[in-house]
Amino acid sequence: RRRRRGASGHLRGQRVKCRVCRGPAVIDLPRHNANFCPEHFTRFCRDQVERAISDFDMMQPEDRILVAVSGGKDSLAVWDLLLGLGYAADGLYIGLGIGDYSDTSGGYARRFAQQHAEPRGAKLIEIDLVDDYGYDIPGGARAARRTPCSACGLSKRHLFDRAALDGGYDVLVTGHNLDDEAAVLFGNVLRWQTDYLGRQRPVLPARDGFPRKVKPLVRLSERETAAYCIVSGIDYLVDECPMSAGNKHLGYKEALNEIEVRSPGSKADFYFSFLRRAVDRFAPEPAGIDTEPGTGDADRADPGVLAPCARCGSPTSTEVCAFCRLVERAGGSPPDAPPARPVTLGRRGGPDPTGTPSP
Ligand code: Q46
Ligand code: ZN
Ligand code: ZN
Repeated sequence: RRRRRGASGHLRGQRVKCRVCRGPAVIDLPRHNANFCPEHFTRFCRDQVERAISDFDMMQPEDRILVAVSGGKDSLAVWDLLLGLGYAADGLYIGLGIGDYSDTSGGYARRFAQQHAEPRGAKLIEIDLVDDYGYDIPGGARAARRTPCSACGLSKRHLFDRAALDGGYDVLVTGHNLDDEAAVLFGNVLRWQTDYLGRQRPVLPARDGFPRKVKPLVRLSERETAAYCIVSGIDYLVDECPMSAGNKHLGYKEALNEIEVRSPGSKADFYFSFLRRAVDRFAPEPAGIDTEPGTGDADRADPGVLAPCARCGSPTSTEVCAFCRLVERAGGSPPDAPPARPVTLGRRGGPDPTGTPSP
């Protein structure tokens, strides 16, 4: 018999016991056939993240970590969980210039940093597209004739990569959760995008000019990261980005949620069985091409030989990289063009035979 659930998954009207301590449960996880009290749910989330890190060899205890922070539940949850596990993890927030949404999301990121990160010795780094580069996402998208999500994804990838390398970080962490990964997989399977399928892994090793990228939340669902924030007292931005309305990614999530309700565990099975049994069957595409959550879009650089961009030094297959071209078309300018130099980051650097897109 299905139990009634509150919006955040908290149980209502029924006395349900925590699987571990038999105390009152606040969340039920049909996929795990378990209910948890706040304390043991927090421990469950931490265990899932630890397991993802160790199963996929994501990072080492001594690594310096940079977390891509948006002010939403996933990025704040992963930052908090990594700090709780003792990692040295700083955050990076990028102001995208998307009206009120950006002002509000920046506020959530800063408040988290002050209340939860700085007391644990971590800091929030900030980049503002308008102040630092002279353009915003809506304007940049119009000027470059890209969709907003395409201009946004390109900007974020470039700036996160760059900040990780310039800051000497070993790993760039993103808050992609199980729902994100399953939805991207679903979209790629629907169109049999074999090049993307071959790269959809939770770890993208470092290689010349690109940092190591990992997704420690792949074992947690969206509902679980939201619940984690609530029980941990983390205030996050609930609103979706106004540019995300109607994108395919959200439709795939809804379709998978329907299936999950009827058959709990389907989403995790779909994604993890793919990683175990299918991903190796699809040939990887060359480095430097990523997709972003919510975009269904890829910055399809020519997969030729990568050389430093003539403007910013980032690896590109064209003379001037896609980011610098976007900035130029949008009428902006980079702060100070750094010297052109390819960079290798992390112990595990070198060519990546099994690259992974960010979803
Ligand atoms: S922030 Fe940027 Fe997303 Fe907004 S414009 Fe699209 S990609 S939806 S994750
Ligand atoms: Zn308990
Ligand atoms: Zn460039």
